[in-house]
Amino acid sequence: MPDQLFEAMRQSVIDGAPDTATELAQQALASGVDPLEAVNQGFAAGITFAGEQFGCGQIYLPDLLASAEAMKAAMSILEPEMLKQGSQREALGKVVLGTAKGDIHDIGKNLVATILAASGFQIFDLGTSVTPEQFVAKAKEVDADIVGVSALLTTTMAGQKAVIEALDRNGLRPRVKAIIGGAAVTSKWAAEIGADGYSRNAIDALELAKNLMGKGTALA
Ligand code: B1M
Repeated sequence: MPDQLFEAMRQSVIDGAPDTATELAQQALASGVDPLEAVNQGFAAGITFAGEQFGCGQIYLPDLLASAEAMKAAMSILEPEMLKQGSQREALGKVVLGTAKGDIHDIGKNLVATILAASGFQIFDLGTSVTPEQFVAKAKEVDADIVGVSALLTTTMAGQKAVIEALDRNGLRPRVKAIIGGAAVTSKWAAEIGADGYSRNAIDALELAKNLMGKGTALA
């Protein structure tokens, strides 16, 4: 049954069908499916496929936009469920999050925000196309422990470097840790720009953030 449900979720995103995606997300919650599994095995698989189709010219931007809308519709049902757990957890630290300047992709960044919040981190989400100055100002204002910058485009990865440089210029590091992620980002790039950490997905981002706060499960 979950396999069929996951396949239907994937297809609803490929079809760009927000109403179907909403219904399937509700059905998943009603039948006790872990919302994170619904995202990873169902909806995110659909958006990844749509991205591949777009990348090789099989579909056009309006189709990709429709897929993103369907993905967002599902997330709006699943995210509150994931967040419910966060308020009962020990406070782990403050994280300022955003997508790099010039980049409007936010589905993955929002998933990272939800998973960190659900685990007890306090999240200050600056949204998309965030300048280095905005990251620095928010980090100072809330006395952040971690600043996280997402980038999905090869052209906006330079924005991650600019944020790290701005944190350094303002004397915020090494106390404030800088982490990066996003489809185009690699550990090599993270090392090159002196980031304190990189993760491939939202689950790893949680482990990384916990480790940076000295509350992880990984061995030092
Ligand atoms: Co765009 N797009 N897009 N797009 N889009 C990509 C990234 C692309 C790879 C598609 C392709 O060509 N195959 C390509 C980039 C090529 C490149 O630079 N290498 C691309 C392009 C070219 C573009 C436009 C330029 C298209 C155009 O206008 N001609 C344009 C750019 C607009 C802009 O930003 N200025 C554009 C627009 C769009 C839409 C608006 C249609 C839509 C975004 C909707 C939205 O986000 N609100 C969109 C989408 C949906 C995609 C793809 C298909 C899917 C991205 C996504 O949501 N994935 C994407 C192809 C792909 O990645 N396969 C693509 C699902 C999400 C759960 O995964 O975002 O990777 P992801 O996040 C993961 C991890 O990366 C990680 O954890 C997340 C959860 O596990 N992670 C972090 C992310 N951030 C992290 C931060 C962390 C740690 C981990 O710490 C801080």
